[in-house]
Amino acid sequence: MAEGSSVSGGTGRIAVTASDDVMKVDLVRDRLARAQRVVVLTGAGISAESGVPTFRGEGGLWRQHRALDLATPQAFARDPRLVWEFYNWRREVLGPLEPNPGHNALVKLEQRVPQFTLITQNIDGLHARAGSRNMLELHGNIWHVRCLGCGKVAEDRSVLPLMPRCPGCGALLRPHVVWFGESLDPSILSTAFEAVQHAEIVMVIGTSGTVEPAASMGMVAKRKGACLVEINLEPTPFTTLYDTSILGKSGEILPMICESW
Ligand code: BV8
Ligand code: ZN
Repeated sequence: MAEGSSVSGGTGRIAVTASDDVMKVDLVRDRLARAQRVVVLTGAGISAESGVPTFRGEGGLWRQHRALDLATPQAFARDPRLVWEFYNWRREVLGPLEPNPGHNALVKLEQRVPQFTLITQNIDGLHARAGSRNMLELHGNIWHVRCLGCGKVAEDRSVLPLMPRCPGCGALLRPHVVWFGESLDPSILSTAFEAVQHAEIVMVIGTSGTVEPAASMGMVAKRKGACLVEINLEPTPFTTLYDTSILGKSGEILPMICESW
């Protein structure tokens, strides 16, 4: 967070911040305390402090491949072995990682707000590990696999064999995630848009706002009169459109907003 006066992060840690950021944190906390319907949309940035490489940060590369180029049905059709190596590498990286104070603060927020919906673009499963309940995983979950033969979906947290096969029908399994160019689950998508259209406050946290249809959700809410709050390490194309934008680490800012109620 920007230099300036310092405030306790609510957990004894000192987060140094500019006075206007402190005012923004107080403002957001007060708004949340009075809100009935809150939606939070998260992206890869909320997991960064858990050690998860973001998509567009320097960690977004694997063996010089861009994640964007491997997370497609075309890449899987062309070279399923390479794509499984990529996902197994990510599973091995993710396996030991824990939710961070940002994930945990959202669990507390969910316990306090009458109608709370968490919408995440992330597939790392860390929100669920932290204890979030009313959650929509727009892009699926890296710990789930789907059979290309019988369509069966299963959770599998083991380190998968390079080309895992369905125990039921023997067909090849794929990660049960939404690749670029694939449609999102219609029921998950409609539930997400329903939530944002009825929210009083929408908080958009740790996302560059480049992936559709998630990127449009904030503006859909704004058109319906919601108060929009952004928490991000750096400005995004939507920053000027938010009612409040707090620059900094979500793992520091969210506890300041959510834990001192
Ligand atoms: C769809 C699962 C209808 C896989 C993901 C051409 C052809 C086909 C489609 C398109 C096309 N052109 C556009 C599209 C639409 C496409 C799209 O949006 N493309 C983009 C790249 C332009 N979307 C789709 O294809 C979607 N489907 O539209 O269906 C359709 C169907 C056919 C044809 C047309 C339309 C499906 C999108 C889902 C893709 N799958 N994940 C996997 O992960 O392996 S999305 C993937 O990207 C991740 O889930 C991740 O969430 C997301 C990346 O976005 P961010 O989360 O924002 O991450 P990023 O790194 O970018 O930013 C992190 C931010 O955090 C940064 O701003 C950083 O500053 C900040 N940060 C860092 N640290 C911190 C922090 N903030 C706070 N605290 C910190 N500590
Ligand atoms: Zn099968």
